[in-house]
Amino acid sequence: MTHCILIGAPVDEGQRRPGCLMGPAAYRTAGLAATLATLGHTVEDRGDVTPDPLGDHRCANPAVHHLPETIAWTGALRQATQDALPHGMPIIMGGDHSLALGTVAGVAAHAATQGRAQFVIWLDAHSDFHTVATTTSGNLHGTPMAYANGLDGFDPFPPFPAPIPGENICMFGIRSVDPAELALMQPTDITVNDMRVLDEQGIVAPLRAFLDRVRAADGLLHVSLDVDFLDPSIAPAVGTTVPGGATFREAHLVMELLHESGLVTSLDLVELNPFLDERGRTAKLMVDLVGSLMGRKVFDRPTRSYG
Ligand code: EXY
Ligand code: MN
Ligand code: MN
Ligand code: MN
Repeated sequence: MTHCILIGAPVDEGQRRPGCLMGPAAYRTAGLAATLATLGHTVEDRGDVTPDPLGDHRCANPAVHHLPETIAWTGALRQATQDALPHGMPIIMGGDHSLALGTVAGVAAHAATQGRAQFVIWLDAHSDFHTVATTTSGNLHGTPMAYANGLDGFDPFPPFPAPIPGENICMFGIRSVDPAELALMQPTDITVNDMRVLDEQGIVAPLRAFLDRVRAADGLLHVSLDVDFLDPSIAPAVGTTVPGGATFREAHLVMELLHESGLVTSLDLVELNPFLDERGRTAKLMVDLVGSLMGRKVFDRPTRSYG
């Protein structure tokens, strides 16, 4: 049994397609709390986070938009996530992926206070490895992973509290990386399981390999689930669809394996844009995936070994 702490993060400023701010309401409407309670967990909904007061922040890259707003969200979400962790498992209901600038900072700060290593699984079509300096779209939802890895180029942001080394980061589902992101990622030890890897090896072996490393390090594990990790045919409610994503079963299998590992300590649900949804199907799928992550299974069978 886990104490699940729901945190609403109605962040819309990290991209240009309005609607992600309705995400927290959609998760509540789709029954996230009831799904968790049915699985035997206790649930506390802390409501929606309010961003910090706006500062007068600027940067040299003219493409960047909503910089003060994003820094304001980053501060508030870092605090909300860090505050929740001693009490249970924060589940951050986004909101676009720029919210992870704050949530990953919060989990990393918490891990540092515990003397534990922080690990991150990034389930996404995109690597989100731009810096404020390199982004050409100016959409800061494309930057949180580089911030968490401690890269330069985030000057207007507070320094990342305890940068997460590349060997503690694993990406799954990647199929859209900009040239500048590739150049920044190349020298790192980040594990990039792009769709080619998943096509060839499946989900199980690469995921187990990473989870074994988390376990060996007695690490804390943050999962950041971007709706566009999923194939657009099953999850249309996202502004950045990329064909060739995870199937329904691949996605559930990831969640089931994560559950079996017992290692997950925090979760982001990001990029849901309910304005683009079809009768709530994407919101409901995301809630179902959280159900699998938190222990829902069809048959109660002994833990399988896949070797
Ligand atoms: N790499 C592109 C950009 O920087 O604009 C697309 C980023 C999409 C990010 C979404 C949230 O995953
Ligand atoms: Mn706006
Ligand atoms: Mn993303
Ligand atoms: Mn994405």
